[in-house]
Amino acid sequence: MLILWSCGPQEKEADSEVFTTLKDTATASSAPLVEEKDTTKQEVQELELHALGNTLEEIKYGQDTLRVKTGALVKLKFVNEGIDMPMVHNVVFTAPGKYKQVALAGASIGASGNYVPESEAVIAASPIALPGQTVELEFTAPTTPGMYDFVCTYPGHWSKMHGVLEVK
Ligand SMILES: [Cu+2]
Repeated sequence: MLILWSCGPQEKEADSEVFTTLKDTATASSAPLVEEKDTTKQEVQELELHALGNTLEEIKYGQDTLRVKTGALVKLKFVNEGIDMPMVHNVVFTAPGKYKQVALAGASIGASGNYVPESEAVIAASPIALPGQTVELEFTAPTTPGMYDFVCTYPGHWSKMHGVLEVK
């Protein structure tokens, strides 16, 4: 049948053009579909963490362990329950065992850099939360399971304010 319809080289060319157009359309419409699938597959985990205490002796995080699934989109709400001005906090997620190193480097960075150092050991960092303030942070959890850390990098807080991010 097809042989009968397309005899000249001109028609053949036209046929291949149509074919190309169809192919392009198929590729174009299937590509975003794949991306959408990936996005919906990513699990969203909403967490809330509080900073407690109103003196340097009292300060601590409300939880010492946060648990997330590998690769999940983590939406963290960080609530600073402190009242007085020195109660300035953040939460910085770090590679396993790196919280002290990151906090000490962050303290020397100062307020202009949010007390967060440029370091491969930093996974994600919240903005600074002033007393009474709530800040939010979104990040993708590590894809490698493990016991990661989180720490407040405001100067002098790391020893009282740190915890474990369990990824599994
Ligand atoms: Cu702090």
